[in-house]
Amino acid sequence: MRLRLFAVQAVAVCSAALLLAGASLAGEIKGKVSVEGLKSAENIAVYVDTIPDKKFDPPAQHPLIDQVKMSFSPHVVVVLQGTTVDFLNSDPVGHNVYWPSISGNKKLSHNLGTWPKGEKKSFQFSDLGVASLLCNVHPEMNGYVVIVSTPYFAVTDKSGNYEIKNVPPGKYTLKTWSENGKPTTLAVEVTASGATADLTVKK
Ligand SMILES: [Cu+2]
Repeated sequence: MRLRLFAVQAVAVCSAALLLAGASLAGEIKGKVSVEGLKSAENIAVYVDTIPDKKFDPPAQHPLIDQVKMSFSPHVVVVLQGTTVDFLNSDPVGHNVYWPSISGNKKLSHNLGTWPKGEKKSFQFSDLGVASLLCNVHPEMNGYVVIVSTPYFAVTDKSGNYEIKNVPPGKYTLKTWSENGKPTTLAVEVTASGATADLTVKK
């Protein structure tokens, strides 16, 4: 009798602990982006828009954009506002990095200069928006830095799939940005088990 009571208590304590753990567990937002009128569903930024009264510290680790085989790699990089990005040149020719504006604001244009293979330069992106990266030595090169206000973002793979990890439960606005498509917005509710959100990006 005593043993059984102990067992019941133990189960109750364990259940309570699991419930508590569940409440603080972060979920995933995942899904698939379909496109209408665009060649590919790859390289579409999917991110949680500004959360009222929430500020996030930029990561200590710098994302890297490589200039390799005459292209910016990755082609699209999403960062939290305030993040410092490292730009590396891996090609045996000199490459330049500049952006003529951030989301059309020419006051935020910047030229990092031109540098040889193996060298890196860094820049801290403090303004929200999209920087269109260009190289003034090779006009065919381009890439993008998408600066957002939360650390909850992803970029779609070749099939349009994406996965945003470690999102606390709550109601959010999910947005997309793509090179040639219109931005899209979707309300999502994340529970402890996450959320699935499929989106369509139109030209
Ligand atoms: Cu170049």
